Amino acid sequence: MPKKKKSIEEKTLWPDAARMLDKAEKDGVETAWDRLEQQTPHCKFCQTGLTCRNCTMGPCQIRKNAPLGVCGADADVIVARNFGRFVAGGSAGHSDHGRDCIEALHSVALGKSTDYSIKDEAKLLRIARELGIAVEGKGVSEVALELSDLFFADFGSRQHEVSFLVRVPEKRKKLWNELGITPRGVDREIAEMMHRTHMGCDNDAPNLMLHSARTCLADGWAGSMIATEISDILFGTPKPGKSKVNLGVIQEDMVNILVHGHNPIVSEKVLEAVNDPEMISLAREKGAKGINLAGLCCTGNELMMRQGIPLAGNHLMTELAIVTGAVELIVVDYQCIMPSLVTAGNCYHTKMVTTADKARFTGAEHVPFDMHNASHQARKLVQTAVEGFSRRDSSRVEIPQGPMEMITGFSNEAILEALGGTPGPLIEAIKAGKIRGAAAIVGCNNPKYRQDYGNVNLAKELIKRDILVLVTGCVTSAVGKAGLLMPEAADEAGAGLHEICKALGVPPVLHMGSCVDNARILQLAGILANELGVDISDLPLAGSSPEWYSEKAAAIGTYCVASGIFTHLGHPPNITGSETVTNLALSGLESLVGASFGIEPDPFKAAEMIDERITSKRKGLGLS
Ligand code: CUV
Ligand code: SF4
Repeated sequence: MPKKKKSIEEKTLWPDAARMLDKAEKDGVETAWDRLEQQTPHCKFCQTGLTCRNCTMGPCQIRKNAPLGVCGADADVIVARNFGRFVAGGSAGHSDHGRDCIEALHSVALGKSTDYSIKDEAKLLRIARELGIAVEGKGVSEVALELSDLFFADFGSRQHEVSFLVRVPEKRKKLWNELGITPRGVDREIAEMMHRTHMGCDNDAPNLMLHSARTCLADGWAGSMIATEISDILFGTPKPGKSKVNLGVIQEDMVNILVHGHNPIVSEKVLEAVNDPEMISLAREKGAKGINLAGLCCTGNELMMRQGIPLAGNHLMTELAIVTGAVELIVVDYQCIMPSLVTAGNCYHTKMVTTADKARFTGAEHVPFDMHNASHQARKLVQTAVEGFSRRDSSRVEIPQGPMEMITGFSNEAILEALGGTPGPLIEAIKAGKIRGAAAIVGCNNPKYRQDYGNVNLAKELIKRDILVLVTGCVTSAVGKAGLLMPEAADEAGAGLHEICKALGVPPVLHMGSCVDNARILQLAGILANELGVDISDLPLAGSSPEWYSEKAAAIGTYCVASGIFTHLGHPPNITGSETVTNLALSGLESLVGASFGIEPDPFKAAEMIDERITSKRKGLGLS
């Protein structure tokens, strides 16, 4: 079949992206869309999960005339092993980020780092108490030390369970215990997954899938949750506030710095340096009006939630942001950073700087950040950016105008405060059917889809049906650009949700943060279930990732399902080569954990699917 070239219109929903795709073509910058075309068609065996490379008797591919690998592993085993390693990768990503947060808290507690401090002492004490640490008569540092030690232990060879399972309803914990999937230690579950998938180990697909669930639960209820809670302790718990989104946040007359990656440990320091008066006057000397910081992807979400820093865009906007020709510096930490950014940057004057030893990019400058040099390194970077301003070629600058306004900052603390301190009013609204349920739309962009078409349309369809939408990660930029993160968007919601939003002055779509902040949604689900005395799987909730691409997104989907929340995906992971595994994902999990996955590329049909689920859960609770 001859390859059909996609038009710009088919590639993205957005005018800002379309303009930059056009400019990229003129400027000779290759993008993910171009490379996808080169990579299409993809290998069928890999796409269906039927390739195994776990030993050198292979690699093996399962075909009709070769139904078993050299060792005798069949399609089910190979697919389940591949999926297990896939989600172990994702869980490792979120969780290793969480570990970096613990190290930061630990070094602050020991007084070894003056670059970081505890911004939210009340939250530190609250979390410590919640996890059974006696705080009376102890100083902040002492509590922080005990808490970081407890979290370090959550990563190790725990024999029973990770600490934050105190947030899980009893019924759910009992179920996990019976299935043998209670997450013990984060590293333990991930390492055990690698062990089980070694040749000659776990050769039973359903058993492997259970351990996938366990590994992902360790991510959601420990690795990610720890990342979120420590970030709040160190940088402040988010409160609702205004911000802006789309490429129009890049400013022509300013030095522009973009932060990309995930961990606020780096981006918060860059923000501080950008606000340094000395740096600002340096920028003025170079002829700029000042220094402008904007975020990309999840670290952008982190800075936006806590500091209101504008978001330039999501995953597929990262290359296009450079194409504006107005970006002096892009500072990255880790995850979801396309190596192509170095090349794209080289087409302009844009410098890419890496900061983490575990995420270096050939061709980028490396300025390693640690607990003891972060402020110094950040200033150095900002200075580099300022100096880069004079190398900007103004004839090649083109910035789409008109960023969209949005409201950010809906931590659970902020949501509860808006409700008057208890989840009661939310539960009343759900009981009365004004809010029929809630759906979390999360995750990425993927050039296989028209960018953000699924993300935006699913959100719009759900709010019409009085389903409150919660967003994190790259969906934030999508719904933000569509205007759905403004209180006025309540006019697009059904009558019930409209009424609640108007009364509270909130948008019908709430921005809850980055990918690790999906842990906030888990916590909220736990709070609601406990308040009603039911299991999470009894609640009218759903998850969705319409345009996902990453191992991390698959891990999120899996912990969501294992926590009892039905989860929609735009396309399946690479598992369709096994009927056993596919059936388990789509229905079999239902009888085990009370939830399963649903696959549907069309956002309108997906809304229907989610709506049906929420309706049936309402019925189960005796609600109309
Ligand atoms: Ni962690 S995982 S593309 S940045 S949401 Fe964005 Fe979010 Fe997917 Fe990555
Ligand atoms: Fe082939 Fe088995 Fe080795 Fe996998 S583990 S590559 S199926 S022989």
